[in-house]
Amino acid sequence: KLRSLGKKYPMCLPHLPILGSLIYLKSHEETHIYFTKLKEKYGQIYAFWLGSYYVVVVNHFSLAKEVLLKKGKEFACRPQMVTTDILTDTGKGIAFSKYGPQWRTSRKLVQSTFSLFKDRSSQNLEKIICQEANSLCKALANTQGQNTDPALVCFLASANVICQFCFSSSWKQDDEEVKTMMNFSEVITKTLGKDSLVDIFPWTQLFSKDMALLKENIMVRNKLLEKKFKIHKEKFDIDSVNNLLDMMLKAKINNNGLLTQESEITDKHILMTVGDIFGAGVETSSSVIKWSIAYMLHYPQVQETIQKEIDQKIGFTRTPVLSDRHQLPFLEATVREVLRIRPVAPLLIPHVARTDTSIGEYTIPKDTRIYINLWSIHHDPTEWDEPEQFKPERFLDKNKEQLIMPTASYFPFGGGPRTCIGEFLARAELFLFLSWILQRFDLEVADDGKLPSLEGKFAMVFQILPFKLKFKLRKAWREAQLSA
Ligand code: HEM
Ligand code: PLO
Repeated sequence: KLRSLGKKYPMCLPHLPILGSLIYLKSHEETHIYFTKLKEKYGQIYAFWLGSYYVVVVNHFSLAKEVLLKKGKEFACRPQMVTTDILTDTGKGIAFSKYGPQWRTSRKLVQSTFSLFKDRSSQNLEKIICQEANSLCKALANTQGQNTDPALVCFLASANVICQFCFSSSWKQDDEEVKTMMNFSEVITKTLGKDSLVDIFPWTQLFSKDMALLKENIMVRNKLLEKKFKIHKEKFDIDSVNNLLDMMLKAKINNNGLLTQESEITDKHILMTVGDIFGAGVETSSSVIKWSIAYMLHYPQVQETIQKEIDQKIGFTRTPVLSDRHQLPFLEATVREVLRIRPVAPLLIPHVARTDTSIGEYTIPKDTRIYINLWSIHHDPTEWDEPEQFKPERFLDKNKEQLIMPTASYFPFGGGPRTCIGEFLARAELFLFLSWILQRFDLEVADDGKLPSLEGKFAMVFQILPFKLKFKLRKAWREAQLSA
């Protein structure tokens, strides 16, 4: 327990022996929304006990910036949890791995792979995304304006971009493997997303049905990754490094003689790093595309404004490319607004203090878990005008031509040493997929007249519930195709 001689700690929720504050945290609301409400009673920063773990919740952007940026290194560790240990073979990979040489090496190798895809003109990310945008649009045209759930096509498009990045390969739409992936991904995200008792009281996993299901699905995922790994390993040529797997295999061969055991790269480490990039690459981008589509159904005038912008700046004789981004500020503003109002990671990924330190005037002991409440930061009424309203214009100047940042209370990708590694890729995908779709299609409400629910459900990423809509080929696009 905490010693308090002359020290100031954040206000703490009531807590009992063994259970900690557990019974005071029960709520039917989403955790990030409940944490935002608790702010009224406990302030911008408060604490509670999760069993024997001491947790501090940070609800204000200036304190959050201190954690992520100013003292980034001091807060750059991750908690060790039963569920993520199962996912990552005890903390291998990047996202759930503790601060240290393993994490640093994996992160660096992913970053080097990104530079690989920037430099090479034949296989750069833009070309890969445009190829997938093309397949995506073809699949949407095949729905012939009928009621369609966008989940599968969005999943496939994001999966193929990341599969090119990891293995230089891709899947066809009707491949059974894609459905298998969608299935295990759904179970894994749902189970990890439950604030599971197992992480507080590890012994309960002996009786937990969820844990059995989680293990089973992670096994299916690992089998699929191992299969890809094996096929690729046979083709591997150290003189021709083309993707993340090549990059990691090469590092394994070149470095392992020099490294200490602590930072050795094993096949397991490679597999878990690829697994993280794969999981992050698929779940995040496809989720944001679905949210964007849903918001455009709710706000048809936003859709119309983006389409006008596309028609004027790009027209119908060519498809959008990345360098069009500054020409389509309203689309960029819309993406920013979607990432504000429905952040992918409303509590980021938990951080852990590596030393005794402080946040603002408060003492933070080593090993404290920090939850950054991005939801509260993105919905703070003192920083945002009508935060519950969807208003892309808030990111534009008066003339609606220049992008602006109305407040610093916004960081959808986090920041500092643990910042998102895929931001560039994600932004490129969101811009290209959405601009390609809106150039060709009008998004229309399904026949039953039901708009998608905007409530959402937390499952590792903040997901939209399944919905349907109609993709209607635009008249202007059709006419342009005929006359071409
Ligand atoms: C971590 C957001 C897409 C890979 C994170 C974090 C956030 C985030 C908030 C946690 C930062 C923290 O804990 O402080 C997003 C959003 C995305 C997106 C909003 C899409 C719109 C991607 C993509 C990839 C990716 C496409 C992969 C290529 C990762 C990884 C981490 C991470 C590996 C863990 C970093 C670490 O712990 O060192 N992301 N992400 N993300 N993201 Fe993303
Ligand atoms: C998604 C399901 C996969 O089967 C495993 C996986 C790996 C990395 C995770 C990802 C899941 C969910 C989204 C995460 C990502 C790492 C970074 C990303 C948590 C669980 C975000 C948004 O922070």
